[in-house]
Amino acid sequence: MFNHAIVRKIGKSFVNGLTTSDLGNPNYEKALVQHEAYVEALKRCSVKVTVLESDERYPDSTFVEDTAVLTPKCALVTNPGAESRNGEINEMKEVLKDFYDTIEYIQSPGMLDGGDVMQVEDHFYVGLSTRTNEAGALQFKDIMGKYGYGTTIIPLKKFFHLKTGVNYLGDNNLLVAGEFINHEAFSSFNQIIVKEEEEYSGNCVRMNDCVIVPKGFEGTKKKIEDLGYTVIEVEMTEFQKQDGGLSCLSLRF
Ligand code: CIR
Repeated sequence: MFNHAIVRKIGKSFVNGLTTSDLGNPNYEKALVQHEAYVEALKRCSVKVTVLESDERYPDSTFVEDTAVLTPKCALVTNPGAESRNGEINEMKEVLKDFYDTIEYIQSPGMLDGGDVMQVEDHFYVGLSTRTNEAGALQFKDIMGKYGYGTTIIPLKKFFHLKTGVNYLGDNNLLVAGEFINHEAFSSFNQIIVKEEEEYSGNCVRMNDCVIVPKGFEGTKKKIEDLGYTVIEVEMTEFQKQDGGLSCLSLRF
């Protein structure tokens, strides 16, 4: 059960953020509207939402998920692998002090982005990506081990972040896309396979009684509804242009 979410408003500099996509430049006004709808979707899932002010210094700072990993036992502040984003953790540390007594840190040369971390009950899966290195993943494993959490480290082949292509919906149901389809690390799960042409919808978020999904991916939506979940759709086009998935826009705890 999640009670709380943290998001950060987008700033005008959002359009200058990092991206590898060829989907064109995001529209700031449209992104603002989509972000507001995302916050409303979270609220519909019965969580209190803390909305941080935009920070023009950091174009990608709306993707708060990369700056921390939050568990019921501790908060962990990451060490984001992209230089232009690393400073985002400074303010997030302070924000988290309002919610957590125990805060852990990933230290250089370890690098880790929250988008590479997926929690399934008492176990974490950590992707090795261009943003998360082995030193960061091993530090994470050691830290979370102290709290009784296990960690499996998974090298990524193509996906940007681990959760770009795999997300846990609860009840042993795992949404998998691309290189994670039939991946041996996930063999014990009931795999919900995302079609290649709907790959972006591999990133959905289970929030209490609902699953929030990006709008426009009917195949994935239907598969999730068929499992009995209530689906909330949100427009994500402007965030997709900046390589951002649904989960990236919030920290949930
Ligand atoms: C970046 O390249 O860091 C941002 N443009 C996108 C971050 C997406 N975050 C995520 O998948 N957790």
